[in-house]
Amino acid sequence: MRANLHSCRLIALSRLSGMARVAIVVVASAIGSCPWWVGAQTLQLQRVATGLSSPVFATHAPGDPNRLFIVQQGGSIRILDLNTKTLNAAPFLTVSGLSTGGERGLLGLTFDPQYQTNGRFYVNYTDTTGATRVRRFTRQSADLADPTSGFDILTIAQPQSNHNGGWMDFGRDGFLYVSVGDGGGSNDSGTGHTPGIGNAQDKSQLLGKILRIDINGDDFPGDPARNYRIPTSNPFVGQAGNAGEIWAYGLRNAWRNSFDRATGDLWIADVGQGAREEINFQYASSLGGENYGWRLREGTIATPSGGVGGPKPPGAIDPIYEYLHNTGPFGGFSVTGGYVYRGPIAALNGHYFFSDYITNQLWSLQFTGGLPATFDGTNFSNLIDWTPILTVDAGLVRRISSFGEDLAGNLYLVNHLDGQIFMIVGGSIPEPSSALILSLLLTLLRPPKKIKEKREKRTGIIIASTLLSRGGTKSYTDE
Ligand SMILES: [Ca+2]
Ligand SMILES: [Ca+2]
Repeated sequence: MRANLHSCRLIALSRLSGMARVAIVVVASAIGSCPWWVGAQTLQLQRVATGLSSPVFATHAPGDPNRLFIVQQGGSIRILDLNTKTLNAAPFLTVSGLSTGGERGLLGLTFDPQYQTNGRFYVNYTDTTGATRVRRFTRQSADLADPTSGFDILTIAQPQSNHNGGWMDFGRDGFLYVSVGDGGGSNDSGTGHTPGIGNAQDKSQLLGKILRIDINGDDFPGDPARNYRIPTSNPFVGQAGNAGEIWAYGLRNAWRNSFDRATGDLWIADVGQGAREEINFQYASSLGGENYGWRLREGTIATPSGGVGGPKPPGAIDPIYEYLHNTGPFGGFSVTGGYVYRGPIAALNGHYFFSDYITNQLWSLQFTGGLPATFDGTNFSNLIDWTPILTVDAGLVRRISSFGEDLAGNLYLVNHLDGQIFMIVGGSIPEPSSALILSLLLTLLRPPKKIKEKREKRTGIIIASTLLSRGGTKSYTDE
C-alpha cells in the first residue's frame, strides 16, 4: 500500500514544475497524509559516544565484537564499549612524541591480522619534527596497551604541515597499506616537492603514494628507522630510481580509504586541490602500480591551478566518481572516504558511504564495474544524498572526519568538531528516481549554506585542520 502511494505521488510530482512540487510536499507533509519521504526511505543514525576530543578515526580489532577503538587527533586511542555504549575512562594508549593541530596528530590505526595472538597494532602519526611515523605497539590487556612497547616501522619526512595521509590497513595479502600525502603546501609544488613533476608523480620517493610493506621482517638491518620488508611482488621493486615500497602513486592526500571486507577491493578517496574531489577504486586483483594522476590531474581534468595541470599520463586511472567544489547537494570541498556497507542492514549492503567534511553532505553510491582503464568519473549508480533524509536521535551529523567499522560490519560516522560518534542503525535505499527528487525538493526547502565554509577551503584549511582552525588563524597556504 505504501509502495503504491509512493509511486502515485512520484508520478504526480514529476508532472509538475519545481515550485509546485515543493508546495505539494510541504502541504502534504503538513497535513500528515503523505509521509512517504520521511517514512521507510531514510537513514537512521544513533549517537553512541560523546565527549571525545577531535576524533579522526574508528575501527575494531580482529575477533573483538565488543570494542570500537577511536583515534583522537591529540594522541589518545579511546575504547567505546559497544554493549553499554560507554567510553572507557582510561585510553587504550596515549602516543607521546607527536605534534598535533591542523592536519597533524595521531591520524591512523590498524590492528595486526594476528592481533588475537600477538597483541600488535600499528599507529600513524606526525612526530615532533612533523615527519610521518608508523609505529607498532603491543597490547597489555584487552583494554590497555603497553606504552613502553613502541617500535618504529617507518618514518617519512614531510616538508609542509598538511597532507599527511595517515590511513593504514592490512590487505587480504597480509601486507600493510599506508597512505602518504604529497607533502603539503598547494599544487604539490614548492619547497620539498620534486621540481618539474611534484612528489606524487616522482616514484623515487614516498610522498603522494599508497605504500605496501611487510611488517614481518626487516630488509634494512643497518637502519633503525626502517624496520619492514618490501614485498618482492610490489610493482616497482628492483627498478632503478624507484622506491620499492610504492603500491600506487599520483595521490594528493588520500585521507580515508578502505578495503571492502566482502571483496577485498580498495576504495581510495583523494582530497582535491581547488576544483574536484575524487573516489578511486582498485580491484582486489590489482597488481599495483596505478597512477591516479595528481598533480597533473584533479579528478578527470587537468589540474586548473598552480600551472601544474597537464594531459592524462599514459596508463593513469581516473576516479570512478568525482564531485565539484560547490555547496550544492552533490558538491563539497574535502572528501571523507568511507566504506562499502557490509553490516546487518541488508538494504544498505554494497553501498559505499562517504561524506564531505566542509559541506557536511552524506552520500552513498555503488560501483558499476568495468576495466580501470575505462574509468571516467561516471562508473557509479544509485548515488544518494542522505543529508536531507537522515534522522538522528541526538547531535549533529557534521564535520565527518572519518567513518569506521566494527567487527559486525556496522558503520560509524566520526564527528570531529563535536567529538561524537554516530552509528547507522536503520535505513533503506530509496528508488533512484525518488532519491533524486527528494534531494532536489529538500535542497530547495533548505536554507542556503553559508559561504563561510567556502572561504575556509580557499584558505586551504582542509580535513582535520578545518575544525582546529575555525575562527582562529587562517595562515595555511594550501590554497
Ligand atoms: Ca631496520
Ligand atoms: Ca586522481
